[in-house]
Amino acid sequence: MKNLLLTACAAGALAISLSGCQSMMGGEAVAAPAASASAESSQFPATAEGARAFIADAETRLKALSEEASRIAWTRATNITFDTMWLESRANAEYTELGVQLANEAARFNDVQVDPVTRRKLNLLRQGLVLPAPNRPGAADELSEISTRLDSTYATGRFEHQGRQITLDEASRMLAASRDPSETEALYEGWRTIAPPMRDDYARLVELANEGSRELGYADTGALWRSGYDMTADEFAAETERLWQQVKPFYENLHCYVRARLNERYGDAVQPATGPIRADLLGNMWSQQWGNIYDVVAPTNIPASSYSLDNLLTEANYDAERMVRTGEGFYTSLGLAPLPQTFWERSMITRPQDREVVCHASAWNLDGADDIRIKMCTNVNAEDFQTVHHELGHNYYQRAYKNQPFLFQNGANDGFHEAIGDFVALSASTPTYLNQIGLLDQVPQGDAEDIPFLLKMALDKIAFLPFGLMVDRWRWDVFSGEVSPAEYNEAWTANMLRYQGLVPPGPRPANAFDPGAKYHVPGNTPYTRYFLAHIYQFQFQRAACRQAGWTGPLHRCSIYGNGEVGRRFNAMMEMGQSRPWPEALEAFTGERQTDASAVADYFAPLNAWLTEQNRGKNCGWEA
Ligand code: X8Z
Ligand code: ZN
Repeated sequence: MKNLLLTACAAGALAISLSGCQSMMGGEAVAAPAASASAESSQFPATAEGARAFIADAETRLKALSEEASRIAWTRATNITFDTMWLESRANAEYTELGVQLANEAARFNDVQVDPVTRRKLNLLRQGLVLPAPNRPGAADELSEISTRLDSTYATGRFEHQGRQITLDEASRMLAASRDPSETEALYEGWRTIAPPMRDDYARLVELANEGSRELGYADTGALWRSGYDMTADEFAAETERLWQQVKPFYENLHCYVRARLNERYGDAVQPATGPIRADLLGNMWSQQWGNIYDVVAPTNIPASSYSLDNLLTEANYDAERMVRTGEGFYTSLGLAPLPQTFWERSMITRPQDREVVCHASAWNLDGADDIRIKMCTNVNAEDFQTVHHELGHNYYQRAYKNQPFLFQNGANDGFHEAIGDFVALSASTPTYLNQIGLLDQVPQGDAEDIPFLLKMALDKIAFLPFGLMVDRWRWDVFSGEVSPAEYNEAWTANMLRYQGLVPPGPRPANAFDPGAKYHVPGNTPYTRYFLAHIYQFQFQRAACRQAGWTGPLHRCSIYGNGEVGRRFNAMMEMGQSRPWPEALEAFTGERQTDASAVADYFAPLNAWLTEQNRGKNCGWEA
């Protein structure tokens, strides 16, 4: 998401924060402080009562401005033109200016004894901006223009392939289906040609946001981003490392197995049997989810999977709207209210042919109440079946917390926001559920489908983990100055190797800016949230299935139709950001810690199977 205004993937609320793939009001909040902060501050005395009045006033102003900024952001994201970009940058700059002004003013109450709710809101005001602008004339405008331009450059990117200009969605479909390494290489390299023009803009954005972050008392913008988790920035960095060490053995096991199968398929010249995997062979433009190459790595020593969701959807003649209606059906089966009529009137669920849009999927709440929508260029396939549930999760969360005060209208943390829909999709992916909704004729009996099913899931969920970590490890280093603009690309490639064990298909050109070819970098959406979500969703699943009295293997559990689980789930969502996230986690799961043992539980049978397949192999990729 962008910031405050805009966007990202779930937009939501207006919150100052806005975050990421939720947009609401702003995502990126680029905030720039207003020159008049000190004059205005005198309006609210530095007392407990003054603090409360300040917060009430701030919430009113932010709410009004965020609704306006969100509507403008929606207009730009669904119709990119010179004018809509102009409007968005201006609205974003204004929102950012207000956000920065309020963040600075909030500091006046640092030493005042205030009630806990007011203290939490004062803290959230300070942390809410994704990209704070420096407090000097023109800075918010410059930052905002750059950020809109980066996002629009990405969204309108095209490159020539076989004599035609193609978009990212076309290229992604071709990459998912192609088993020809010269074609996958061309697609991988072709998409990355859109990024070099973004590099200087990105470097300037880093400078400006860092200056703004320092004015708010943070070491740099990375430290600001790491401070949104009810612990210190350093504690949070250590926490991500702890979790990564917990899941890394699973990833190494999967990497080892997949590498061997790719080597069998393509031979040593394309994919050697040792060392890193060639990134373009994995069926996804960023090699972040590998489910599209299931057919290449499917087990040969056990019966094949009895179905492919891609085929089931096509055979049943699903279209984009039916995908979304099906997703809604899962949520309503939990006792949650149907989507409002305006959702269907105002959402964008396929790519319009007559204009440029931001295709990267996102979920929005435009008014902090019931004007919820999604924006997707939906394809009828298994990947987007998952994405539809993901986006609706953002919308259901947004609606659940709409009665919270403005500053609490957000996820318990941004990882929760990303985990809600993925958790629901874990049930919606089971053969039992696909059978219940008439997509799959027969539920495979016994354990026949367990390994094929879990392998498909692991190709998406386990493969994602190092990617979910490496994007922000790169950005944290960029914001801290550890990585300079001249080193941007080599540092990115080094992270691919270090965390994912991947290499690009060939040498990268001297002007390459590969991070710019991943939406969340030009879109300025923090990414660690997805790493967290890939752990939380399994914690949610384990807790929900326990509540449902399920005693079988975790991966076969579906909570479809379970109103009691739905009630407890919604109770967590209604809390929004009003309490520290461990309390929200506890409300639903009884646990207060992020814990990857749920990932281990879910994938246990597969991990044992992979270990067996990898026996005698030299796993890992370090030279
Ligand atoms: O950006 C998204 C969502 C919107 S918040 C479609 N995701 C990440 C990505 O695509 O890189 C979901 C999974 C990870
Ligand atoms: Zn999302």
